[in-house]
Amino acid sequence: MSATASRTIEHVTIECCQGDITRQPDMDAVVNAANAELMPGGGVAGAIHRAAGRGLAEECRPQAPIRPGEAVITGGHDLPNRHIIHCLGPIYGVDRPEADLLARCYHNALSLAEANALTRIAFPAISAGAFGYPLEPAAEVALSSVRQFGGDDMRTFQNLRHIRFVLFSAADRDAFSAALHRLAG
Ligand code: AR6
Repeated sequence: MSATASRTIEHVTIECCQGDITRQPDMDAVVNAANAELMPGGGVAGAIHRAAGRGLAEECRPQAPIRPGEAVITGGHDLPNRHIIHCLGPIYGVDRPEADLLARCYHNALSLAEANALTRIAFPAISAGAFGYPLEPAAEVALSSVRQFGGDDMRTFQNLRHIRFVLFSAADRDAFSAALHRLAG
């Protein structure tokens, strides 16, 4: 079992671990790396819809389509989490400026979590699979977006206390951990 990296900045713990986003029972919400139609697909979206059951697609349908950078929230259905937050990341090299659009995904997901008084949220590496975003810059954007959202003393985090990045491979986990260490020292 590989190591999990964890840092606490003020009152917020940020963690990078290897695992499956559909198996995070201690989180209030998990984030879906969605498609614009909010329908099942490959990767994270496929795994989340499979685990959540058909009720998820029913709840998603009226909220679609969404645009790159946007996020919407639904119930967790058959997942062990109360909520799923669906983000549409940028397709690398197509949706520009990609770093801004990716940062907006994280910002909008965190805003929705705060608005719903969630304390624990888990993210996958949005855009880093089928959408082709290179992993290291994707990790940099992900971690710096969390830090920027927090602002001075992380005071924007009124409810969230635990933010977990769940990476599929050990190599991806290590890239996110390195970005976390650069951010938090
Ligand atoms: N748990 C954690 N991480 C995962 C899992 C999982 N179960 N499955 C894949 N990953 P992707 P995107 C990793 O392609 O790039 C879909 O088909 C994966 O290794 O899921 O935003 C949708 O329908 C990669 O590092 O999301 C969209 O059309 C990361 O999660 C499109 O792909 C994201 O990979 C979205 O593409």
